[in-house]
Amino acid sequence: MKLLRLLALAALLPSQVLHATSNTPAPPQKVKLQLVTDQVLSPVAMAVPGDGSNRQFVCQKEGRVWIIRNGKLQPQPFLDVSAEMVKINPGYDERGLLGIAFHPRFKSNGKFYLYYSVPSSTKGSNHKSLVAEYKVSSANPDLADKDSKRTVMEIEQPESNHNGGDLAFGPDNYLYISLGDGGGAGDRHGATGNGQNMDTWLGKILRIDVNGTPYSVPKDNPFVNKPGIKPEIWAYGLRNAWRMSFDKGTKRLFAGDVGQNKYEEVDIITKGGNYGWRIMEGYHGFRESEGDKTKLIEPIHEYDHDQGISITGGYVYRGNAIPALRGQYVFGDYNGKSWTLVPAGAKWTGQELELVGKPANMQILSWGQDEAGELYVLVSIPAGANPKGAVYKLVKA
Ligand SMILES: [Ca+2]
Repeated sequence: MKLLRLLALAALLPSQVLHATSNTPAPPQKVKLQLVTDQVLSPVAMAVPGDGSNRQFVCQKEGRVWIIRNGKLQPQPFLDVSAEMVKINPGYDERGLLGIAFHPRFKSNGKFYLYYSVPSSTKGSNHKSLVAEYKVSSANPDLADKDSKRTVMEIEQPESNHNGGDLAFGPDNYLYISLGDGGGAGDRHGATGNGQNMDTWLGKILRIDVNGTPYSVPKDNPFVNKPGIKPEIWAYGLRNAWRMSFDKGTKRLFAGDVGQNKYEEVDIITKGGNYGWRIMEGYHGFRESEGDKTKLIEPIHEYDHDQGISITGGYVYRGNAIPALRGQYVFGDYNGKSWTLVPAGAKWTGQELELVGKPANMQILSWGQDEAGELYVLVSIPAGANPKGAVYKLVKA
């Protein structure tokens, strides 16, 4: 056997040998996790106000916004919207307070935006996704003014799952909103599913101007004045872009789109782009006969369910603490694994990222970035009836 294998190796052309060598996975990069707090249950989103206050605002899925100031969790929540929300199941629930973003002029106007799940009385709806504007209290910068609430958008949700829920202001000062396909499985709502149905906000990334009443549609959105198409749509064919972020360097929008049963993917979101769902799942056909594959934008990366179960999109690292990580897209999976991507043509190259000091069984819910560009990972640590949530800062190993 040994001899046969040697002979087989000898028969390989030098180029094939080289190819085999370059396919050998690189050893994982390492970063260390530095605990910031383990007192926020289900931390699913983090945002910074851009006012130089060195504060990070963390959404607890159950309905509270918490402040981390100079690395310390503040004892009082910034805002509590739990009383307005649907009742969140203590076990698994994809509904809740899922997103936060600060107005680009927050420092002068005090406005910020939340995405959360509220009850709906509409027939066929499980709940509504609400995008609401609030203002900070004029008396206390660490408190929101609850009475300042203004409804920006309401989106009916046919099922409890696949709600997207991330909010981010782009370099153009418009608000981007990620919305899942409406849930269930296989994008089962309507004749073509929601991802490819342009008459619904579901399965999309939207782009709106929050300075309208209640908002306005930017004139350069890709589908403005197209009959039967919702003009708020920026990109479509997404199954559940749970977390997305703008790269502080290139200004590109990255999204982690959660897959069905086989493939998780990372997309760079461009104006008017069709990201394939439910025609494709990652690079693979799902209902391939339903569309023209050549018109779809492929992910820059996918991994299968041997590696993970549900992607948690992250950030391109633009900080200073970990020089080796600069320019790499850092992301993870609900199963606790994490990776980075570096540009390599249409398909980026993935490498495992080892999080030194991570608790066993940790689930990666989200990632965060502070004003200096340093990264955080937001996790849940299951422990029977007493699960914990934690926020860790990524530091040099
Ligand atoms: Ca896709």
